[in-house]
Amino acid sequence: MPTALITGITGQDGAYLAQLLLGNGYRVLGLLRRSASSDIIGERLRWLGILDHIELLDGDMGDLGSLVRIIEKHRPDEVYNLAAQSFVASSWQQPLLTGMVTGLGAVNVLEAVRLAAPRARFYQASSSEMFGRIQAAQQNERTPFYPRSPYAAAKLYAHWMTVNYRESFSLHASSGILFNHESPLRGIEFVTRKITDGVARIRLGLARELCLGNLEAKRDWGHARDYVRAMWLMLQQKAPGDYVVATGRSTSVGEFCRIAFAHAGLDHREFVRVDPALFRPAEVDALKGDAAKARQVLGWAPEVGLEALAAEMVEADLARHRARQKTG
Ligand code: NDP
Ligand code: GDR
Repeated sequence: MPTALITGITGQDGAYLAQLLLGNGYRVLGLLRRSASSDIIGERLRWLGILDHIELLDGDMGDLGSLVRIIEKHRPDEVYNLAAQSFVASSWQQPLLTGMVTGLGAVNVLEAVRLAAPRARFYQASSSEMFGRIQAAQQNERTPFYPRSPYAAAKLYAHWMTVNYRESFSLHASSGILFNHESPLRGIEFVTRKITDGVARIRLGLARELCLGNLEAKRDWGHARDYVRAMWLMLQQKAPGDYVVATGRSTSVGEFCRIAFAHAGLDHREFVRVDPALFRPAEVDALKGDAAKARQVLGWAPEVGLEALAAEMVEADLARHRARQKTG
């Protein structure tokens, strides 16, 4: 039975990846940072019904010793580094923490792998945010990077360190440059989930409006369940590499609002208010990925389209709020 270690297992992608790996017959270990709210921290894993099938291990991205001890003891075959301070907007408020967790934290994991399990296969969660002020209309593995936030700069450092460890120490280290991917398990601060939660509240009479920032920004949105499959496929390849994972369709925040509100029979123009305070100091205006390499080499293709994704998210948020209303 192969063993996988996931950092960031309590996040959106960690939960779906754990589910996929369990289904593929893996023993799944997850890094869990100590929290006073540990009772709610496994919420996504509980939602998927897999919390009891995972071994959670005490450690932190900033604590190299904890990472080395875990990897030395359990000798995982695959290590997925998903942990990060992943909210772009917060990265201007906490640039140093973002650099330490999202940037240096990845190097801590690389070092731990190099020291304790150099034959393990390593995955780094890189991001389309690294393209930032885009240098090509559609971005692929050869498009130059131009990070526009402390988060993106930290991810770029981690990305190049992954390439560097691959070239310097022959680690089987791959980097997935993933475009935005969403689901009912998306954190509520991210725009798609904020919108679908807002739709549900308005639909159920719990709110009257939804305040958003830049409605013109465009993103290439896919479903997280499709994207974690690409992560796993990367580590099944003989040779490590870098892959863009995207749908190739770019949609504005305003258009996502239209789709999500329409699913609940509402007209978004009646409810969405723009709050300039929610604009970012520097924006990534538009992203659109070219996943031809992932398609050709990994045989990967997304299965869920944007309308189905928005519908699934709205339905999940309606169900959540209805359940809360029932329990009082
Ligand atoms: P989430 O924000 O949902 O999850 C982040 C995870 O990192 C959580 O499990 C969190 O733990 C953990 N974490 C944060 N800080 C630490 C720390 N100091 N020590 C240990 N664990 C820590 O992110 P997603 O699941 O959406 O994304 C997964 C990865 O992919 C991230 O690296 C993200 O930057 C990257 N990415 C995401 C994309 C997307 O569209 N979702 C696109 C491209 C890249 P806790 O629960 O305790 O907070
Ligand atoms: P992003 O995702 O920054 O692309 O990073 P987010 O959903 O936060 O923003 C997408 C776009 O929507 C605009 N926007 C708003 N965003 C938020 N959060 N809240 C609002 O009210 C709002 N109004 C408009 C933003 O300005 C932006 O243009 C995500 C994260 O998962 C990263 O970790 C990951 O690396 C990238 O996707 C790829």
